[in-house]
Amino acid sequence: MLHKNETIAAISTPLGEGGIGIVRLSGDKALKIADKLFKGRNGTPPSKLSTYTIHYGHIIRNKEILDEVILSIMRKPKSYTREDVVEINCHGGILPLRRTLEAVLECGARLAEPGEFTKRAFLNGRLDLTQAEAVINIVEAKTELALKSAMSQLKGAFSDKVKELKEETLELLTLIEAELDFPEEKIDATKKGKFISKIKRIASETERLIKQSREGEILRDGVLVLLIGKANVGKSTLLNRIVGKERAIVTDIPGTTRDLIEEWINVSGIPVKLVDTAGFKKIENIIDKEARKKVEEYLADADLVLFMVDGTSGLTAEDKLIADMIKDKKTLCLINKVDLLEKISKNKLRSLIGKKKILEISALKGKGIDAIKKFIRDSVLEGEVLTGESTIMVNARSRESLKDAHNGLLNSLEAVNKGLSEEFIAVDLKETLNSFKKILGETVEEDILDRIFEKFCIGK
Ligand SMILES: Nc1nc2c(ncn2[C@@H]2O[C@H](COP(=O)(O)OP(=O)(O)OP(=O)(O)O)[C@@H](O)[C@H]2O)c(=O)[nH]1
Ligand SMILES: [Mg+2]
Repeated sequence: MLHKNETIAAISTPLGEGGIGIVRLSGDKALKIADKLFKGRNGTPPSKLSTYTIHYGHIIRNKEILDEVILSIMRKPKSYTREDVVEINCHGGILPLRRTLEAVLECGARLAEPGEFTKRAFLNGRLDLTQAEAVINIVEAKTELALKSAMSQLKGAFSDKVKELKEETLELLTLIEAELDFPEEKIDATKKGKFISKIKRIASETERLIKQSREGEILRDGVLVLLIGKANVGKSTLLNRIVGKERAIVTDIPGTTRDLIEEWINVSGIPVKLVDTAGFKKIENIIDKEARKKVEEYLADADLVLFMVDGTSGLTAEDKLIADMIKDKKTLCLINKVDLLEKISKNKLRSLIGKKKILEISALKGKGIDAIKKFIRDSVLEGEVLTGESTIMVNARSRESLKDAHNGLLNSLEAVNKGLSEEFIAVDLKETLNSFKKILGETVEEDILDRIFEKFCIGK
């Protein structure tokens, strides 16, 4: 629960050694607290200084100088939280930051909860909920494209659209409710046509948002691509090739990789988590067994599988086992080591993997790498182009609400078509209206808010 009159404080920069670190305060007492601790060069207390100014000085507590600092003052309402905000730029070590924070807390601030600064920005009306969530997406963005999309969400691209749809739904609802005042009248054909075309328009816009949010999810969370195959086929060699460094140990001994090795790569702006796995071989001990279990776990979550076979030998029971396991997965089959003499039977491979696409590569020589990336890109986007601007990054919460809104529209359309009375149409449209409101955070329960802001780091 938020106590509006409390002043909160936290270290807003990552812990560790750095050039500078920032202790941030927000709330009614921020300036008064700064007065107690900050001694500037000309002695003016922070509460007498004007907004958007910075000042050199020292943090002094019980006559001891804790740090040499730069103080920034941002008075309400023109600050991140719309409250009085003071930022103390300390030297970036854990100790000066911690001591300054402790002094601030001793002088009357409370330690901020994760995301509480942003939560205040939301509660004070500076950001709506989708914009507040964009802040997390910006912090966590893994590629430039993801960042671009999150920035456009922060600027309000998504919420503007939702607001527009909300207004249109409201207008329609008002129109229908006006009709409700005259229950004896049946809806005439022209009115019916008008309702239908309006509902259809809102529905198709909503559908477009749902689609864009699916792309946003890809940009935000990335995709999991699992590299799988029997031992010694060259999986780790391929991982190293793609990430461009010796990330995994490569030897000619089967069973070199035991643990899963994960690396983020950027494929045309799509964040891809590429995971190298322990090669399948006869299970001989507990390590083999555990390794196999892990691969199976990851397989369940994988968006895409790269199934590698060795082009220089025949297919084995392990290949067959893997082929069975990945039957239902989106897969690219890689015949590796094509720089050597080919011994694999492609017919047998085809009968093992059915219609899945096959690509001949040499991980060692770097042949086929671009084609692998292209496959990843194409299968993730399914023909769509990601621009970052038109994709929207919403969380599961908003996407569910978008779907609810869409369902409400479809149901109301059905009601109109069936010639049901206005009341029925209105009920469904109210569902839609509420769903739009939920997305914007206009009707949102405290526990949902808490869950959203919990995901932030402290100090954000
Ligand atoms: N000629 C040739 N050799 C390769 C190629 N790719 C991998 N190798 C060799 O195959 C051997 C096994 O490579 P790894 O990358 O360790 O194979 P792996 O699939 O990760 O093996 P495990 O970790 O045991 O499952 C090494 O000696 C590599 O140099 C290739 O494209 N051509
Ligand atoms: Mg390996």
